[in-house]
Amino acid sequence: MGRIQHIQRHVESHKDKLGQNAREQGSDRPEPTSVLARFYYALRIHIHKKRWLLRYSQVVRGWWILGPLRPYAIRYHQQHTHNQPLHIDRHEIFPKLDVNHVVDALNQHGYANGVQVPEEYVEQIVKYCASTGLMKYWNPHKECEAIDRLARNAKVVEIAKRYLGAEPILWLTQLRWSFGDSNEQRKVLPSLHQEPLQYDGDAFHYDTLDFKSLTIFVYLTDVDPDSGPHVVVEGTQKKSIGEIFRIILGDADAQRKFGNRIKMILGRKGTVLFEETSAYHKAARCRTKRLMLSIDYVLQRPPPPERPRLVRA
Ligand SMILES: O=C(O)CCC(=O)C(=O)O
Repeated sequence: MGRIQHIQRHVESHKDKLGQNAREQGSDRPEPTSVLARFYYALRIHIHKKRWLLRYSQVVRGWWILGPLRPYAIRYHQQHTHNQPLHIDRHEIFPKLDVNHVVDALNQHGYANGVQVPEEYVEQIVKYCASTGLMKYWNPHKECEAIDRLARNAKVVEIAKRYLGAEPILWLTQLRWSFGDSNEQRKVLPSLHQEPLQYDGDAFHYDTLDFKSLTIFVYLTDVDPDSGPHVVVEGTQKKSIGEIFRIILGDADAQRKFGNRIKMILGRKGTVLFEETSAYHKAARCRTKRLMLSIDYVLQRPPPPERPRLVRA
């Protein structure tokens, strides 16, 4: 029996499991209409539109999350936060994935790559995108079985657990198209709840998901230098105070400061990248479109309130 059929045969039973998963880790919060969710996203959009306010709040958060208190906060949460274990999927998706190697590379370099998601999983996710037709998806693992399985894969969760030093919280999954051609972008641009970009163009930046976090990026289209590859600056996951104030870093500055530590990740569809996104990173400018999945795990931060579904214009 082909693996696609094998996956399809499990869809029905999996729907029950998805319901069970949704009840884990606080993701059983009310659907989008809650007052808290509306307030949260309205505030986000307001802050994102006022660039000075966005940058100011990013620096304050950067200082709090990545500043001198970070090692103490990590240790505190590793010892005192008791997250509920994720519901694990034990299918062998990554036979070649070496957990120790990835954890060591994350600690040392802030990223690790070199494994592939099997083709049938890529096909199932791309099919899900084709059937829904959006540009951006928020928590697609709640609807797409292949994404849910990746996010709960035993080896992946083990990496997250070992890297974070605690049971990981599955914080957010996202699927995103990037386009070189704005006409093409307009065809699938969601009209509702659109936020202005957090970062300008293709500048390097760092994120502050949590005191310690792990993001898994998966390319779902082949990525060459023209299709907006992900670029990460090796070993920048720990920040000096000066770097915390430099949320945005232009190419020339990054080149001057980090030189050959700037790594462009190229690869066929299915390529996986593990990254601590407190390291400087960016999506390079693209000329051809790219579809990418991201899965975020965090140490202690509660998942954001559920967001209204993005719809087509
Ligand atoms: O799309 C990419 O390659 C970069 C994504 C990114 O910058 C982010 O998730 O903060």
